[in-house]
Amino acid sequence: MEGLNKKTVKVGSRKSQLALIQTNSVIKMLKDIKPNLNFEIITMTTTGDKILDTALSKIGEKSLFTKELENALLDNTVDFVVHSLKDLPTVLPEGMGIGAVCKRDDPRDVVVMHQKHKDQTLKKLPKGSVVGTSSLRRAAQIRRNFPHLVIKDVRGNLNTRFRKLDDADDYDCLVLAYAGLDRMSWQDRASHILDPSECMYSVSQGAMAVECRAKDVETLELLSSLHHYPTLLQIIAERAFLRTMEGGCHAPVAVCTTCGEDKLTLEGGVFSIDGTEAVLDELTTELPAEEEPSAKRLAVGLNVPEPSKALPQYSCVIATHQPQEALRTAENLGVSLAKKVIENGGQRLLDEAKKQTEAEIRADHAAKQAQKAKQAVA
Ligand code: DPM
Repeated sequence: MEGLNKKTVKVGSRKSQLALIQTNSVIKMLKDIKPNLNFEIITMTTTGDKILDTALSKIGEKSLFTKELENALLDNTVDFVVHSLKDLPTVLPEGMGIGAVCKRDDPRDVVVMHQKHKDQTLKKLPKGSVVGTSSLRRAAQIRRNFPHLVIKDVRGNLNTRFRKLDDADDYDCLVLAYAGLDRMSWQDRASHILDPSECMYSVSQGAMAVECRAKDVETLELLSSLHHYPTLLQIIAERAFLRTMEGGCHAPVAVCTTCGEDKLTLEGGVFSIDGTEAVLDELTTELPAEEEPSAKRLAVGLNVPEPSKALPQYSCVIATHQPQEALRTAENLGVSLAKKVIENGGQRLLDEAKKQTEAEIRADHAAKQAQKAKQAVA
């Protein structure tokens, strides 16, 4: 009978294996804290899951993997959604917030070789070898640092990509996020991890986050115990950087962040699509000493059933139990670095990347139309 009084929290998820693994791992952490809660997973297919023939960077829409799930949040079909934080746009729809940022896994990229190159590295691969990636960021840095290699688009979820690598002769290797491989328990397929000096990672790579309604204090309170403070500082800075750069999936923007006891360092920049140019910079900020505890934090906080004022957000993250001054400092660091990069020539690279991507979208579109016309005639 006990089950009857148990509250059920509804959790939205994409259907991919990785999405479900991430969703289940967050649910497990919450169950450890609140054994009395029940969780029900409601799966959905998103636009990003349906479009498999086009590189992400060539699809105009920003919230490809998140929109359908956000609609489910808005109409109360679900209470929260677990995401790879790097797939969440830097600006969320009205009424949404990030209620938890979990401890970051390894944020770096990894090379997965075709069996025939088992013990190779990117550097040692023969000239003209084909690297599968649809990430502009990875492509630009590989072109820059390994100019003997050729880049080829690859889409689909991780399972699909591995199949494309293993079952055909189209690719010599893939470059992927190590965190995704790790969560799928495919570590043994990792050939070698790329150091940020060879390939800086994407904003928020390796961090899982939970999105919910920005005014749903009950869910926010539940989720707040998952926040990992050093990760919060890193990703607030990185998201502020990307937001100010207006990069999204459409420009080769990359970062590398280190968080010490009282210091936060953000390295980041933008590459030209062909990798020949880069504007990179780095900034460090002192983190303010711990504020006076609870009184101040709870004043903005979650002890009221429905906040009359919107809760403060830093790069869309709501973390009322964490030191607010430090979160603000992290956000400012990201904005300052972006301004520096933009002023030092980054704006031109961003504009050119955008122009090139738009031209490719038009060309793709025209090619598809021509194909259709041909089929109609035949
Ligand atoms: C975003 C990018 C990619 C994903 C662009 C980038 C990779 C696309 C590709 C924003 N989202 O990284 O420059 O390789 O063609 C994605 C992955 C993960 C989350 C897979 C991956 C892994 C888990 C994580 C797709 N989103 O990057 O290999 O990083 O937490």
